[in-house]
Amino acid sequence: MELAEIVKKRCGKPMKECTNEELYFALLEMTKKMAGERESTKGKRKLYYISAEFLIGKLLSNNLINLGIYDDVKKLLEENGKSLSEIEDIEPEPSLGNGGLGRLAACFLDSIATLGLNGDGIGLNYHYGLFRQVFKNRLQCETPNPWMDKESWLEKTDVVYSIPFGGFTLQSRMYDIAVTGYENRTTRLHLFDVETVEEGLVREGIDFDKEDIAKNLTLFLYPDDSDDKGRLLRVYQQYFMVSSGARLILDEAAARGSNLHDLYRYATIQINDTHPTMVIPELIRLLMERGILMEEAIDIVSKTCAYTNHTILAEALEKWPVHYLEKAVPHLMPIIYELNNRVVKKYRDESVYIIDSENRVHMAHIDIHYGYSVNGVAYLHTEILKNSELNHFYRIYPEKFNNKTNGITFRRWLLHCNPRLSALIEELIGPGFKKDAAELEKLSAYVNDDAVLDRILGVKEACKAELKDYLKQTQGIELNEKSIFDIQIKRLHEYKRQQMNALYVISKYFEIKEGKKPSAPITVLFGAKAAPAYIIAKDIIHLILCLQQLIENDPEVSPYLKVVMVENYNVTLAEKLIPAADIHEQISLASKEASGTSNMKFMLNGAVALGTMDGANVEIADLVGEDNIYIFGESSDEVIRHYEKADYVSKDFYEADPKIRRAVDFIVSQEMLAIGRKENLNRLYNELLNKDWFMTLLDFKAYCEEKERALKEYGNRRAWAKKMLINISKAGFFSSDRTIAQYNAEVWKLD
Ligand code: 26V
Repeated sequence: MELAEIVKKRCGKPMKECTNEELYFALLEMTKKMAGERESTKGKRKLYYISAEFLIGKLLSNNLINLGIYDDVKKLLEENGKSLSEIEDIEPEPSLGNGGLGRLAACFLDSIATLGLNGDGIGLNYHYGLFRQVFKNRLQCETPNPWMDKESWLEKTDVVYSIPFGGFTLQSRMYDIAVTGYENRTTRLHLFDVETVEEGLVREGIDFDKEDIAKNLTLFLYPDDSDDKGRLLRVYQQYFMVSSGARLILDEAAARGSNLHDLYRYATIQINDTHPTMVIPELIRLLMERGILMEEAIDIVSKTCAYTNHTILAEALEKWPVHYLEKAVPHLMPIIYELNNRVVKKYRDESVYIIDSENRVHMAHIDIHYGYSVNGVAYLHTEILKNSELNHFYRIYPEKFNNKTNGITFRRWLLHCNPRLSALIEELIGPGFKKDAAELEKLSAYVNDDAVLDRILGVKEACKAELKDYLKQTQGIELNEKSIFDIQIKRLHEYKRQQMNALYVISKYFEIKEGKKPSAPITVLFGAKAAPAYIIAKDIIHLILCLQQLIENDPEVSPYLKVVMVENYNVTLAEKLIPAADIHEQISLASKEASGTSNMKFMLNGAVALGTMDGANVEIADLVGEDNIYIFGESSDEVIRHYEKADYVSKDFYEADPKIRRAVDFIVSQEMLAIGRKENLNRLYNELLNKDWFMTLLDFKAYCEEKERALKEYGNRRAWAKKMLINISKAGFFSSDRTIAQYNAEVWKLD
């Protein structure tokens, strides 16, 4: 084992005498070296997955698993009186993403490497990841979240480019992170950075000077874009990323033998949401600089780029004012105008123009007109894109549209985060599921085997106990491991309806107060960060934290009901929470959640979903059958109709249903105002009553009924264990290996 040698060289003492920190850096060095020695796949055609976010999470354990040395390292450390899990705690989490979109990109890199495909990731090297969330007076505060220690996973390369902006030029340098595949190849995540960044620029919280681009370009992931300066900085970030990436792609293609006229035979670019869209005009520009005429350049790039859409929410679809682009990247505007002119000439329908009548550039429209593939991320989502949101484009280009239902890597979301369950599965069906997730189906042979069902319950109990210890140690939170763990973890957004879950808690609180005790105690756990400028989302966090305190301090209620909002929800916490869940909440307003990926992680870990027919829940329901999932609420068609007719009035629901009225009124009750801030609670109350854009009250009754059914059925332990087992056995479809294999077969066609 090389570790001993590295330790000796680095620390000059035996492993036994090293601190956890010293061992962490020794393991980092060893892992990086081993990953670097693994071969990368070579081939003519190469995939570039460009994304503004790669939420990779901690990498040490994952890499040890993928390199096939996890057990040996763990044993060696134990022999020296050390614990791998304590060493893991030292690793800072690279939180280089906001949520599902960034985590998806990270899972995809794992699968690309595991399947041995010729593909790399391209992104930005943010010095601070997504802000660290701190609760003060039951309000979210944001603080910087550094992750680059003196040594980190990053490797400095000598690839350097000059990136031109309006009025100045910046040097970009490429840093690499090796991405290990499971017992296979290594691919690379290329993160571009500007060397003039000044971390000292940060003022109060995460506030900083947004105008000094040379000093702040890669300082933060998604700086607060609630003002013009923040939005403009985002444009600078995006262009820096795609211009660096485009140059790399052209250089690599040329080195592999492309004459650039045939670029599309050497490269394919997957554009992850619209953040990297400027790669299209930039590549056209760079090809023209290298002597190719515009007509041909457009044709080449159109055969090279493919686009993935991740949301139908209009407010999340990027539209940059022309004057932003004129200021930041004036040299790109002639190309964008030309791309628009061609569309305007050909189609009379304004809804498909790139530049609208208000002089805004619709980034997705560039992708759709000038890319060769457009995909949604779950069956329902793609259908909605085709039939409503992007219907005008679908009519023009039906052949471009396709679905790729999201997936997750089972290495991180089962092998790493739930070794007990993984070992039990291996004992029952052998190790084949680790490489071929479809083999999980073999578990269905055990659905009536009481001994196996009891062992599955045993694993869940152990995971719950572990979560209890972890939260006690890290956040001082006390959990009752005998209670039902009902978990909702995801970004805080009104469409995801954490507020509906909170209203349920209020109703339950009343019931208990009135003497109706639940048959088993319930713990409702939340984990969520709200965008710094998203006022109502922050009010919802405040509501939940107030409820947490109210119930905690009420001895009549607290033995039966507990609410916990974990602080600073991130990938590391998700890895502890997901294995411990009994019920998981997937309660978005139907049609609004493109896919969801935590739903897949929970399912794989034997939790049962309570959700609407939205995103990938639809496919989960289809696979597990109605006895093994709790579905409620109006369908996406019905919801879309409400929006079309504008006929949803939340006050009508409030007035018609005393239970709703009581729960909503409680938000601004004396009890709550004694704990929380009037301004926040009042605002949220008014929002629910007068706006409620995401129709919380519409589904509230159905939600409560279905949740009660789930809680009741939880009592029949063997029947519940059967639901758990069926969920696990059907999870194979949601392996990102399957998703990536489909992208390759139907879109990328790598050789
Ligand atoms: C972004 C924003 C930013 C401005 C405020 C409103 C808003 C609403 C939604 C979004 C989401 C942007 C794209 C995104 O993260 N989509 C997520 O992608 C996941 C991976 O495909 C998918 O599982 C989630 O359902 C989808 O929300």
